Amino acid sequence: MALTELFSARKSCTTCPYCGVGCGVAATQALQPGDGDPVIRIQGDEQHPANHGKLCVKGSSLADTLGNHGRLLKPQLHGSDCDWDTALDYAASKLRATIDEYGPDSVAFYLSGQLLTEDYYVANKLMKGFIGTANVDTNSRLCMSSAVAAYKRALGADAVPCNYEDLDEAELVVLIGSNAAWTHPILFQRMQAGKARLVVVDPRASATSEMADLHLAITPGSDGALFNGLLHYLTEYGALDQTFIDNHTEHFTDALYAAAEWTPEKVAEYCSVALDQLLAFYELFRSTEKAVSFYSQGVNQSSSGTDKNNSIINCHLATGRIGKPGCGPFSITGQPNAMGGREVGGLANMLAAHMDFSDDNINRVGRFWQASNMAKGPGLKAVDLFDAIDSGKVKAVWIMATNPAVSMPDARKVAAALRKCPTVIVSDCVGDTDTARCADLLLPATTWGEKNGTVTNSERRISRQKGFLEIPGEARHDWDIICDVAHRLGYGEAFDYQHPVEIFREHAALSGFENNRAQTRRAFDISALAEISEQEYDHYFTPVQWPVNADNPDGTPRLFSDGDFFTPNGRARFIAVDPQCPKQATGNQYPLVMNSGRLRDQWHTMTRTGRARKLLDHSEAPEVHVHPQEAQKFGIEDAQLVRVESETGQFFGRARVTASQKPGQLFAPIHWSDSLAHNATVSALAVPVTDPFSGQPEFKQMAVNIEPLKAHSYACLLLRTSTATELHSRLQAGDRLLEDTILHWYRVPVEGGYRFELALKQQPDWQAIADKLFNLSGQQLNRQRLQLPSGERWLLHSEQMELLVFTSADWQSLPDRKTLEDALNKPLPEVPAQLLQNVPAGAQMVCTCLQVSRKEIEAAIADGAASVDELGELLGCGTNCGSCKPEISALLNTNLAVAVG
Ligand SMILES: Nc1nc2c(c(=O)[nH]1)N[C@H]1C(S)=C(S)[C@@H](COP(=O)(O)OP(=O)(O)OC[C@H]3O[C@@H](n4cnc5c(=O)[nH]c(N)nc54)[C@H](O)[C@@H]3O)O[C@H]1N2
Ligand SMILES: Nc1nc2c(c(=O)[nH]1)N[C@H]1C(S)=C(S)[C@@H](COP(=O)(O)OP(=O)(O)OC[C@H]3O[C@@H](n4cnc5c(=O)[nH]c(N)nc54)[C@H](O)[C@@H]3O)O[C@H]1N2
Ligand code: SF4
Ligand SMILES: [Mo]
Repeated sequence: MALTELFSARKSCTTCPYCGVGCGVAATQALQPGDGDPVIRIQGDEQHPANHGKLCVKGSSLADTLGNHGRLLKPQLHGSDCDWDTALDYAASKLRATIDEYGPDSVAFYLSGQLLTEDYYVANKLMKGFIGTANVDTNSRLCMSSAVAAYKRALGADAVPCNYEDLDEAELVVLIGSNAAWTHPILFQRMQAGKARLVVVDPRASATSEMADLHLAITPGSDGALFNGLLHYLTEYGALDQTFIDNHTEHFTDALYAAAEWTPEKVAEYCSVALDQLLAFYELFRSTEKAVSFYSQGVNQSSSGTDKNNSIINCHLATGRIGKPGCGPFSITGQPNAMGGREVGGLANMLAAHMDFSDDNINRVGRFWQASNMAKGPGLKAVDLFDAIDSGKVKAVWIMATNPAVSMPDARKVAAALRKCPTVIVSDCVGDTDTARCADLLLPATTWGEKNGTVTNSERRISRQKGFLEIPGEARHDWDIICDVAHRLGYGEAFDYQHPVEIFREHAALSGFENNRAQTRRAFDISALAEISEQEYDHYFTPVQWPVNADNPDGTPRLFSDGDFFTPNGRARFIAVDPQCPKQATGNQYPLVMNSGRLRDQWHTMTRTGRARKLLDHSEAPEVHVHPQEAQKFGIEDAQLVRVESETGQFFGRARVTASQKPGQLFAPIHWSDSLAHNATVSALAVPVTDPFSGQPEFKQMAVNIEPLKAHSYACLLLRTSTATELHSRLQAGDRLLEDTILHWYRVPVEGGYRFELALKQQPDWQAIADKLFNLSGQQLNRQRLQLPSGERWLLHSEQMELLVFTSADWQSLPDRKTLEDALNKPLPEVPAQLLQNVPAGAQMVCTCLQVSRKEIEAAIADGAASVDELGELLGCGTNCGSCKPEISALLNTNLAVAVG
C-alpha cells in the first residue's frame, strides 16, 4: 500500500537492536484505514552519526521480524500460564529462601549485552548492593571480556580510544579476527568509502578478506606472535615514537624483550604465512602513520585473548598511534549494548560504573546506593558460574536476554546443569528457546520496538532505544520486572523507579560520584547527564560519546589525545607477551581445528532474524565448511550431511566444500540450536577452556574430528503451523517412531507454516507417521511418484494439504524449495506430480533485499557484466543496503578469472 493511502504515520527514531555499530533507525508506523495492522517502515536515521541513514540487511529487515508469533505473552510457571503476581512471588520467594538457607553466593544473575543500560543497572544494583553477591555475569564474558581486560591493563581503564571517523580518516585498517563485511557491515562500508588500505588477518577467507589489499591466513591462534613480530620489526626499522614512549608509557623494554625472538622469519614460519606477505604487512604498518587496528572475536575468543589484544595495543603505543585522528587500537563490540553493560559494571569482576572491588570503591558505591548489603568481592565468571550451578553451589539463577544453553562452551553440560538447578528463572521475549526449556519460571519481556532506554555502541556513543509498538500480551520491561522482584525482597525504596529516565539519571550521577584525581579517576563519567529531564531524554536526546562531564559537556569523540592514561601514574603500560597455542590441542583423535562464527543475515540463536523468511535465503541450514583436500581425505561430498565430534559433544551439519578454508581447519556458523535443528549447537563442541585474565572461552579453535553421515534418503515436509508445532514437539520429546526414522532435521518458517528438511535413516512409513502424529483420522495419504535419471521422487499429501512430503535419494535433487513452499498455500495442481518436476534446485540468494540469486549474477557476468555497479544496474543486486557487495565482487573475481583463464 502506498504511504499516501494511509491516513496517519508516526515516526520514531531509535537504535538498531543488533550489532555494536549502533545504527540509528527511523521507524515509521503507518496506520491503515479500517482495522488493518499498522504498516511499519524501517529506514536508516540520516541524523545518526553512526550510520548517516544507512542500514545493513539485518537492520533493514527489522520490520519482517516483528509480530506476536512465537512471542512469550504470559508468565509461565512449570510450563503453565500464570499471572504476574504468582510469577513474581515465586521468583522472590525462591530467591529469598535460597539466600536465607545457603547465603547470597548461592544465587546468580546471568545477563546480556542485549539488555538496555537501565535494565542492566538495576539488575547489578540489586545483586551487588542489596542481595550481597557479585554473582552477576553476562554473555559479554563470551564476547568482549578479553578486550576489556587488555584495555584495563594497558590504558588503566576499559576505554575505547577511537571513533568511527578514525575509520574514514585512516590510511591503513588492519582487521584482525573480524569479518566486518558481515558482522559490522555499516562500518565496513565506511572503511571502503574511506581511503584506507585493508589488511585482513584471519585463518580463513571471508567476505572481508575478499575485499582486502592483503590477507594473512595465519595459523589459527597465532596472532600474538604476529604482533610481537610487528613490534620487533617497528623497533628494528626505526618506527618507534621514542618521545611518546618516554613521556607517556612504561614497561616498554619488557615488551620488547619478549618480542625480540620474533624475527620475521620465525613469525612467517610460526604463522604459516609467506615471508614476503608478512613483510608487506609489516612495512605497510611501519610506513603508515594513520593506522587503525580493528579487532574482534578472532582474537578475543581465545585462551590467550587478553595477551593477543595487548600485543596489538603494544604496537600502537610504540608508534604513538593512539589518541590521534585516523589511528588507534579499536576493539569493536559485538552486541548493541555490550558497552553499556561494561559501563554499569555488569561483569562479575567489576562492581559498578568502572569501579572494582577495592575497599574504597565498595564503601563509595555503598554510600551512593545507601545499600544494605554490599558484595565484598568479585563473583563467578560465566564458565565458573555454570560449573557452580552444575555442582550445586549456585542453586538459583535468573537468566535475562541470553541463551546460554546454546552459546556457552560445552553447551550440553550447561543445559544439563540448568535442568537440575532447583530454581531457574528466564526472562525472554520468545517462548521456545533451548534455555527457556530448562526454566522453572518464564517471564515475558518486551523487546526491540517496545523497550525504552539507552545503549552504547563501539565508539562509546550513547543512543536511545525507543518503544514505538504496542506491548503485546502481558510482556513487561526487564527493568520493571527486576524492580518488582526487588520490592518483594524488601528493597522497595531503592528500586522505586517509574520511568527509565530515573534510572539513567542515577547511573549518570554514580558515574560522576567522587570521580576525580584525588579519589578515583574513572574513564566512565556521564555526570553532565545526571539532571536530564524526562522530556529531554524522551524527545531531544542527541547520541553522545562519553565522557560527558563538566569538562566535556558535549561528549568526547577521542580519548588520550593528551597522552594522559587512567593508570595511577598516568602512563600507558606495555605488556610483555609470550604467545601461546590454543589450549584445545589437536591430536590423533581430534585432528582438525574447528572455527566458529557468524553469517551475514542471521543474529545469534535466530530468535529474531530466524523469523524473517528472506533472511534464510542466504543460508538456511547448519553447515560445516571443509577444504576440498580434507573432504577427499574424509570421504565427504559437497552438501553431504556430516557429523563433527569433540571431547565434549557433537554437531551435525551439511558440508560446504570450499577453498576458503585451509586444510586441517573447519568452520561452522553459530546460529542453529536444538530448537531449530537436530544436533546443531556448535558450542557443544567447545571444551570450556578460558583466558586466565578475562575468563573468556576459546571458541575459535576447537579440536574435532569429522565423518560423513550416510542417509538412506532425504525428505522435505511442508506443514501448516499447527501440524508443524506438533511435529516439532514430538521431535523434541524424542518420539520413538521419529527417532528410528530421522537422522537429522532442520526447519524453516514459511508463509502459513514450516518446511522441515529431513535426512532419513530408513524408508519411512509416512502413513504411520501421519496417522500417529498429525491426527489425519484414518485418511489415506495420496501418493505420486516420478522416476528421474537421478532417482525417484515421491510426493505424499493429505487431502487438506496439511502435509506435503517430498522424498528423494539425495538432498540436492529435490525440487526447488520456493516452488514447493508456494504449494502449501495453493490448491493442489490438477496433476500433482507436476510439483515433482525438475524445477531448478535451490539457488543461493546473494542479495537478500532485492532477491537476486547467485545463479542470476553468474549468468549476467557470463553475459559480460564486469563490475558491481553494472550488476547493480542490471539486476538491482547490492543497490539497497549493500551488505552483499563483497560477495558480488568475489563472484566477479572468480567468474572473470575463469573467463580469462
Ligand atoms: N551478521 C551478524 N553480525 C553480528 C552478529 C551476528 O550474530 N550476526 N553478532 C555480533 C556479535 S555479538 C559479535 S561479538 C560480533 C563478532 O564479529 P566478528 O568477530 O567479526 O565475527 P566472527 O564471525 O565471530 O569471527 C570473526 C573472524 O575471526 C576469525 N578467526 C578465527 N580464528 C582466528 C584466529 O586465530 N585469528 C584471527 N585473526 N582470526 C580468527 C574467523 O575466521 C572469523 O572470520 O558480530 C556482531 N555482528
Ligand atoms: N561457538 C561459539 N559460541 C559463541 C560465539 C562464537 O563465536 N562461537 N560467540 C559468543 C558471543 S560473542 C556472543 S555475544 C553470544 C551470543 O549468544 P546469546 O546471547 O546466547 O544469543 P542470543 O540469541 O543473542 O540470545 C539473546 C536472547 O535474548 C532474547 N531477547 C531479545 N531481546 C530481549 C529483551 O529485550 N529482553 C529479554 N529478556 N530477552 C530478550 C532473545 O529472544 C534471545 O533468546 O554467543 C557466544 N557463543
Ligand atoms: S550494521 Fe546492521 S546490524 Fe549493525 S547496527 Fe547497523 S543496521 Fe544494525
Ligand atoms: Mo558477541
